[in-house]
Amino acid sequence: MTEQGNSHRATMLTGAQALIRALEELGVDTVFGIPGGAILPAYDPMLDSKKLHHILVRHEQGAGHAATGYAQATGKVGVCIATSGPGATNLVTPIADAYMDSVPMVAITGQVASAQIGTDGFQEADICGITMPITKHNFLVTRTGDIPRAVAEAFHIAATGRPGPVVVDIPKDVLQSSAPFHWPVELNLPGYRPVSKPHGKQIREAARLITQSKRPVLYVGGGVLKARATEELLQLAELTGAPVVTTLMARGAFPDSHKQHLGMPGMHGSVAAVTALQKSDLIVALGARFDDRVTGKLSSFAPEAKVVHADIDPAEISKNRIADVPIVGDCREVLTELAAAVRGEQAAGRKGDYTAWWEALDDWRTRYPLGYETVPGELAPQYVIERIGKIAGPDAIYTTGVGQHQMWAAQFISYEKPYTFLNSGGAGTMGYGVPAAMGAKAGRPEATVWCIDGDGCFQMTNQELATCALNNIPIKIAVINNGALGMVRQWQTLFYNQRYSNTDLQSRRIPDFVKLAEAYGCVGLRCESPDQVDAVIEKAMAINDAPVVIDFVVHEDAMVWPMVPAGLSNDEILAARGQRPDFDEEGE
Ligand SMILES: Cc1ncc(C[n+]2csc(CCOP(=O)(O)OP(=O)(O)O)c2C)c(N)n1
Repeated sequence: MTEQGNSHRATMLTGAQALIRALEELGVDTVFGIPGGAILPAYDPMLDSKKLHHILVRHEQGAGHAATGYAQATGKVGVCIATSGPGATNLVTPIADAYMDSVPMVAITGQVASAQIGTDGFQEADICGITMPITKHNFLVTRTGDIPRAVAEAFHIAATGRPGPVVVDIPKDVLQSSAPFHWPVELNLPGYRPVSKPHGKQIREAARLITQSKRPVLYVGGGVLKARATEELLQLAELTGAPVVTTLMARGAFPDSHKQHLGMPGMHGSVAAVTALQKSDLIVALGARFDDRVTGKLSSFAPEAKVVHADIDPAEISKNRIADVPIVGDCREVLTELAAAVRGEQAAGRKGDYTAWWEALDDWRTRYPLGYETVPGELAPQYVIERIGKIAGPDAIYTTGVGQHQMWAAQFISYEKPYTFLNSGGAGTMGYGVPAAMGAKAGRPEATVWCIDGDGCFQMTNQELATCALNNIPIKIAVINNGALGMVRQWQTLFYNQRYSNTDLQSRRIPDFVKLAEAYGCVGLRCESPDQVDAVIEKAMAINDAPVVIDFVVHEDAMVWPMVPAGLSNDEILAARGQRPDFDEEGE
């Protein structure tokens, strides 16, 4: 980008006007936020903007997760805005969340006036200091004339390379003073040059290993979605015939219905996916980070596997598991070049033979399919979630909170398309679901957006129902009401001798979710038995002029299976309670 005009001819704008203009120039259409003293100057020109639509949330955490949901659903940078001090610190959780899940987000915060910085001024918080370890980058803008460049750089950093959150903190006086406005701006980011093109030698080596291996697995992480590389993934998978597993952050990156898909790996992954990784001789990790929830006890993870690890972030490679073939690059370019190299190997007569591997994989998936128990007359939470997935279908977008319902939504909804499953994977942030659904719906108004939430999570951020009702954001929320902090209770059942310390929410009616929904201007529905499930979901599907909340009163003892207990080897996977898969039987 080059600088145009000069300071004599450039328009003089206040910092606040420059901020709004810069956001407009960057194509931002939606921002989520709450005003306050320090950011107030920016809210004034916002009123005149024809391009920016500001959605007034009820809590800054809602603004942050909404920006994340918007970004994950649209692929664009999500934007949230808050005032100094508590406004900014309320954004800390969503910033940490976006950092862990590599979501492109720009958080704009007002700061106390320059002269007050460091004096413990009213509503002062050092948000740059606080967010240093949870942002990709952050700026304290000290000169009005720097605002356009800082904003442009923030967007560039957030969206390129490994995406992530960037904070732009602007003192009140910097927003109020005037300076010439130049656009476009020249980015000044020495040292920031994300490598996107993979090294040819590594690609060839990876292709050679793929064709030589007998038990390969394509281990697909969220990076494939971030790189918008799902088409390329499909091509490589079909070209090689290798099995695919998709992590919690990559659900939807490869169609669940595809015969090469083994499902989700990890703590609550399918037996076939977990065991495939565990017994493989080659793991091709694509935009994945060998998270502890996937590897289980790291020292015993996939002991016989060589590892090809492709990631845009060099810091990820060999962080947890040593890579035999490290590939730094954008997953889309990696997958394209890898497919070309595999084609070359195949043309030279070298083709992997995975017949015996597929026999074992098919055996595991036939013997240990995902399933759940039902108690006569009681509503199984898995059934509710499964039916929502079936009725709303693969074009809907699903968000979740964190807990059992999140895992069931990952397991029992069939994801066929990318960007349809949004959740808080890395941070595991309760309260993510409702505001993320709001952001997703604001970004993709034509899509049906369901939030599958827990009754615990829902009580953390449901104030955004007001925002949704007032801003015509008709999301649908299924509260999986088991009267407990279910996932924690599950651990107490299994590992703390059924001593339920502080996980009982004590009432399924306080609050009454139907009345709560109505109080917020939404439609409230309740469902307590299996035979009402389809009708109530269909009723919710037919309502498009208001948000809908369904209180699904479900069985409290349902548990998430399979499970690899924390800290144990993936070899210790339990298909169901007390049920260790018997791998010795294979082939019999
Ligand atoms: C902000 C936050 N606090 C605490 C936790 C720990 N935690 C993980 S799951 C969970 C229970 C969630 O309960 P609920 O929303 O009812 O979902 P369920 O597991 O019952 O489906 C808790 C407390 C967390 N992940 N995030």
